Amino acid sequence: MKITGVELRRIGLPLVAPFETSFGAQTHRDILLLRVVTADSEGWGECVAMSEPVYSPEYVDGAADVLRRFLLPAVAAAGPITAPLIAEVLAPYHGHPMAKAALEAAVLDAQLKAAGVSFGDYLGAVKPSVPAGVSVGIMPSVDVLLEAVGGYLSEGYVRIKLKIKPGWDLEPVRAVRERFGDDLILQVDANTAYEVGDARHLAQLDAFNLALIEQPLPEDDLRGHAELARMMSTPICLDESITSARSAADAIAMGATSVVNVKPGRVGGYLEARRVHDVCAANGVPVWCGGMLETGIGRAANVALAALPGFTLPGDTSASNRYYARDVTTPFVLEGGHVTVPTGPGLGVDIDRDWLDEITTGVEWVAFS
Ligand code: OSB
Ligand code: MG
Repeated sequence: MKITGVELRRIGLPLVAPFETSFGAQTHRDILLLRVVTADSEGWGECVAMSEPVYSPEYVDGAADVLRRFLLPAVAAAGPITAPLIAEVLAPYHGHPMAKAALEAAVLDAQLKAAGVSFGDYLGAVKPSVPAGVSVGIMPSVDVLLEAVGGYLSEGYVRIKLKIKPGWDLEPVRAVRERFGDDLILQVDANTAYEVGDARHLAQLDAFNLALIEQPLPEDDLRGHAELARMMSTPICLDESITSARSAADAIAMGATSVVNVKPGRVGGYLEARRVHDVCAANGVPVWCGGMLETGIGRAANVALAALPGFTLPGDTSASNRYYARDVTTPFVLEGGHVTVPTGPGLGVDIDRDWLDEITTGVEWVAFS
């Protein structure tokens, strides 16, 4: 496939409500989209880097910079190309998995649209829809949290994930468990906010029958997670620590994780994400699809990935209106607690070009050849 050029488009979108995690609160998103153009097709990719490097080292201005300075020139120099070769061409440049993932996704979308194949069929999806969980931020009070969780449950979400941090952990978890009962699938995500010395405190979460605790300790503390796993009965699920299929294999071998959150942006693309899935499946480790507050562009690809056979737990694959009043694609909606896997060519969603233009804050065109 010969690429004519790539558009870097920045959009700004307000969130329907502030979203607070252990690393800070967000009220608005500044998102980088890529549009890969060929003679007979175009493809879209969403970069999940946030405005600031507070989840991982990447941030949206840095992603745009590394793309225009190194990644796009490397792909341009490679000549005609298809998605499976993108990671290899970009490998000399260390890091920047979110920038790389966005580029690979856009190339894949263009390629699949030209071939008339959906993301789901290409990746190996085995179901028409996927169960949807929702990630619930840190709230100003337990009462406000109970109200929010109640709202999501009445919408049909099948699993609740509570963001926790020191000072906001046992009390909100106990309150949600007591209010909504033992049948609720409940899990927590600390985004690295604890130390292994907090093990005895964290073990008190065992009383609440959680499906898992996500990334309690720092990203590079695999040994600490293995130690923590021996000190609490709640399964440990790594997010930030899993940066490749190899690191997933290592974490599993060390006993640092017994469930894995798969995020394509964090591992450098949907093809590596599928390899993480494969490694986990080979080890009998269940996986679920994480999220990064994606618009419909990234969400479409995530939902396709989440339909692979090893994704046996509900993911952070919520409906568009969880974050955005108006999405940039046909919105994903919740039907019986599930979202539908698109079946059209490529991502299989229509882009709302008028809305996209309205919320665009900048466009750059990088011509190839
Ligand atoms: O840790 O899973 C996370 C959002 C931004 C950065 C990190 C995380 C999250 C979420 C929300 O938990 C997932 C989503 O609903 O998209
Ligand atoms: Mg997480």
